[in-house]
Parts: sequence; C-alpha cells; structure tokens
Amino acid sequence: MRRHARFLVVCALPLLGAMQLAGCSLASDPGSVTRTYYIAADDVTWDYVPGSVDQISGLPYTDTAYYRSVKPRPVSTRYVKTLYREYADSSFTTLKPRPPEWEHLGFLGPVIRGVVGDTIRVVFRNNGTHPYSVHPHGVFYRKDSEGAPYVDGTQGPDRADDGVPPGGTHTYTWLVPERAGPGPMDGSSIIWMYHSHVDEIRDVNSGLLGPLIVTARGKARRDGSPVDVDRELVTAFVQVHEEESWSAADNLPRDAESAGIPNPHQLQNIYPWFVQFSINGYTHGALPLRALTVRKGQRVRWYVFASTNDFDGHSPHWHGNTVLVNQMRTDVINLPTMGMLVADMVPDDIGTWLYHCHISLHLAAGMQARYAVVP
Ligand SMILES: [Cu+2]
Repeated sequence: MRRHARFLVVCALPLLGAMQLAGCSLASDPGSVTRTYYIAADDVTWDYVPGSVDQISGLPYTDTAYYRSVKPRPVSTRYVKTLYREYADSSFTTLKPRPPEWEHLGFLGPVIRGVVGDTIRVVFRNNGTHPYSVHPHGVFYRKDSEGAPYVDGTQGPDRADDGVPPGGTHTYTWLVPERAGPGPMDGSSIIWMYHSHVDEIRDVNSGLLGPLIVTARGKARRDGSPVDVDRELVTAFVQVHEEESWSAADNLPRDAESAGIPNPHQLQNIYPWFVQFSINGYTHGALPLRALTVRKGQRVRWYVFASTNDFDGHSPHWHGNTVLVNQMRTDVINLPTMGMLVADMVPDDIGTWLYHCHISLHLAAGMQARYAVVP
C-alpha cells in the first residue's frame, strides 16, 4: 500500500500499470521515450588475456605475481563467467552485435541508456544455472523492479524481480526522473551501474555487471547520447575474485595440491592466485588498443566505475593527457568500491598511453590498459 501512495505522489493519478505510470509521471515531457533492452545472463568462457601476450611488456604472458615473492601462478586466464548479453528481441535467439565503439566494454553488460523523462524496460532472461537479477543504481524503481531479495514487507508479484530462476524471464521497469540525471556539478550525462543482486558477491564475481548512462533532458541526441560529447568510453576497474564466482568449482583447479597450487579456500592463498585485477575483464594490457583509440581534440567522456569486493577501490591514472572531474583538473581519480565517476578529456597529446590503476599491487597484478590518441 505504501508503494501505491508513493506513486500517487509522483503521478497524482491512479496506479494503472507500469507503462501508464511512466506515461503519467512524464506527461509534461513530449520528447520522452521508453527504451527497451533484451538482456540475458549467459554462461560463457572468458579470457582475461586473449592471445597470451602481455601487451604492456610485449612479452609472452606468464602472469605477474601479486607479490614479488610469489612465483608466477600456473593457472589459466580462461574462466567460465556469467555475463549480461544483449539480444535483438524477446525471443532471445539472436545476440545483438556490439558496435565497434563499444568493443572496449569487454565482459561488461551492454550500455543501458536513459534521458531524464524516459522509461527504461529491461526484459531479462536468465540462461544461467542460479537465480539472477538486474539491480540498477540511481533510477526510480518500484518493488517489482529492484532486483534484490530481502525482508521488505513485499509479496507476490513484487518479489518476482528478487531472483529470476534459471530459464525464467522478468521485465524490469525503471523511471528516469530528474534525480536520476546529472546534478548541479555534473556535465550533460552521468554513469550508474546495474548488477545482479541475488547473491550480490557471487553474482558480481561471476561477471554480472554493466553500465547505465543517464543524459540530461534537452542535452541528448536521439539515441540518448550527450550532444556535447564526441566519444564515450566506459571502463570498470573490476577486481574479480574467481574463488567467489558461481563457477569457481569448475574454474579453479580441482586438485590444487597436486598441481602445486595452494588451497583456494584458505584466505591467505586467494589473492596471489585467484584474483584477476582487470579493466572490463582484461588484464595486462589485453584490452584492445583499437577499442580505446580517440582523436586529438575530440570531446571524450570517460565513465569509470569499480566493483564490489573488499579493497575494490582503485586509482585510475591516465598517462599523456589530463581530465576534468567536477570541473577540477587531474590525471588520477579516486574510485571507491562500487564508485562511479565521469572524467572529461580533450586529448592534445598524440601517442599510445598507459591507463592503469595506481595502487601498486593492482598495477603489478595487471590492472593496466593502453589508450591511443591519433591525429
Ligand atoms: Cu586498483
């Protein structure tokens, strides 16, 4: 009942269903649209270092010890992950091709967009083997579209979003009111994220997270991108704990001791062996350089976020060029666990440049990429 009262305040109209709700709360904005995404959770094999070449050193990949005292670990860079993937329609038979400008997203889910005033619909199919959800940050959701199970006094349809069972489908409906868009200190667009939140730690370490970009009303192109930005890039500094993944039993060595690998279930053994310090699921420079190539003088907007684990706070650093964050100039930003930031760059320095986490242990463990500025 409280839910209804809340919406009456928003809409001053009776509750008539999600679409009508969106319509009534946005009736004053004739330009607003409903953006629908078909997203599945799929089990796929992911390689943190495709090609087995360390692109930072230029040498064959042998892994970098997390601590210098630890020997290179004889474990694979290939893991079964559960990832959000975008499909063409509700049949979930055809993957929607990822355009070249978003190749750099790596293992992240697709970009979900909204402009202030819009409604976002995510038709979610769970092709995995555990219950999963889509929990968004920032946007306005009712209890049937939050994607997190906990004791909140709800029941029936309001719990269908909590955890979509394997083989199940649920439609999440999110509104994009003013408070989901850029604030007074923000530019024309901001970054939120979405992730599965049934077993938050295991779901996210399995790979279920992605970006959600909201653009201010009146500052968006038809596709929702900000009019004053030439190139958008999303980079997530994700410290993946493979021992916390739902696929850990398949991914990690079954007979660790005989393989000379410490027991992955003992805490002191986890860091040097089973944590992947990635940017969008790539380590040791494996994020394709072509995918992070921008032009001199372009207005480049970097959306940056971090993941969920202990000490999953990072210090992204750009070599070669500087950025503006909340109108302040820097080249290192402070990203807390699950933090989200926007950094605007107008590159003036042509070349291939390092882009890495400046926390020394993360840097040593491969949380590095390169970006290029071309004429
Ligand atoms: Cu870091």
